[in-house]
Amino acid sequence: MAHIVLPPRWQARENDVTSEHTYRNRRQFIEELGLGVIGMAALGAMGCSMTSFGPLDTIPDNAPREGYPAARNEAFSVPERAVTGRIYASSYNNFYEFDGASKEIWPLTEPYEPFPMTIRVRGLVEKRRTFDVAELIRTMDLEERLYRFRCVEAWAMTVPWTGFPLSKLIERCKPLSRATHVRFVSVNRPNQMEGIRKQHWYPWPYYEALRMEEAMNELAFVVTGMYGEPLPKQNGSPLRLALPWKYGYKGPKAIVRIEFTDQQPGTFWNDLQPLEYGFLSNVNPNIPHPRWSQATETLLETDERVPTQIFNGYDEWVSALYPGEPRRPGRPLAR
Ligand SMILES: Nc1nc2c(c(=O)[nH]1)N[C@H]1C(S)=C(S)[C@@H](COP(=O)(O)O)O[C@H]1N2
Ligand SMILES: [Mo]
Repeated sequence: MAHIVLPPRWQARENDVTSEHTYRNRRQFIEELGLGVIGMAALGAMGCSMTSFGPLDTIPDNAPREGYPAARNEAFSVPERAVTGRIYASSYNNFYEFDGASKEIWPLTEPYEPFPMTIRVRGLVEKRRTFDVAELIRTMDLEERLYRFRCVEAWAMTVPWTGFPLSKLIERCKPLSRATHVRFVSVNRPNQMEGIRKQHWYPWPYYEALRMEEAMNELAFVVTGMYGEPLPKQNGSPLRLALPWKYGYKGPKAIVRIEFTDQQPGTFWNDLQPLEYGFLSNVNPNIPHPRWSQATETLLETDERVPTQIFNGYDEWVSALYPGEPRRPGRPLAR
């Protein structure tokens, strides 16, 4: 399932403009494929130009670049796994606004323009406010964190994300003390996102939510970049969440609205299929998905099958939040 066929369609676009930036990414792309200088010469001979388009060329030109690459926060390391190659983390994606069937999302993101973007803060707050995302990114202290990432579909990767703690953003939002939950809504641009146009049966826009104490946990991270550069569009530009102890779908991409509530909000996948996708959705090998086991996962790039860890290996950060989390093999979610 996680197997990726590389290289992707380099010659897909003809009217691409060569810039220093795309040239650099192109070289890196080829180097990461292990073709080296000889490979580049061979591609040239085959008629592949340096202006072809690939998964690392989808970083928006107008994304803020100050603060990249950010210093690594060494409190977050993944000793038992190698860092996933950048090209893999940006070639195999879930982003239903573009397509729900294929994982090859990046070629579909061409019409999408993540900047400028604003985030509206609503609900139980002292005062409604609106953040300009580029300005928000520029005014936050960026750091890099190496996190495990686990999709509910049993593939996993290890990614150096750039961003800032979600708690810092929530402080700026000034929620009222009676807020118990925070809700996030993703961007809804059918004219730029063909998955929204084609999959009319989904309740767009994508929405997710956390309990306040989950959102304030040290691990909860607002992601603005990866691998030392701003986020590629397919990875959730301009800004998304990384919640490494939860399944990937709990981390919405391209957030445009944050709402504080005093009741548990609905979430996209839980509302659609409550017996398959819970509200909490903590990574847990003991709770099988009704259609597959969660005991192991496949690493992107190597296709190695490895055991799934409770809370994805983040037990010491989050176990106190979930006294009821099953610790022995059990059954799928029940009504
Ligand atoms: N708005 C939005 N956010 C989303 C999704 C989506 O379809 N739409 N997919 C989720 C799922 S299922 C996963 S596994 C991760 C994938 O992140 P990645 O593409 O950076 O690996 O994004 C999550 N966030
Ligand atoms: Mo996922």
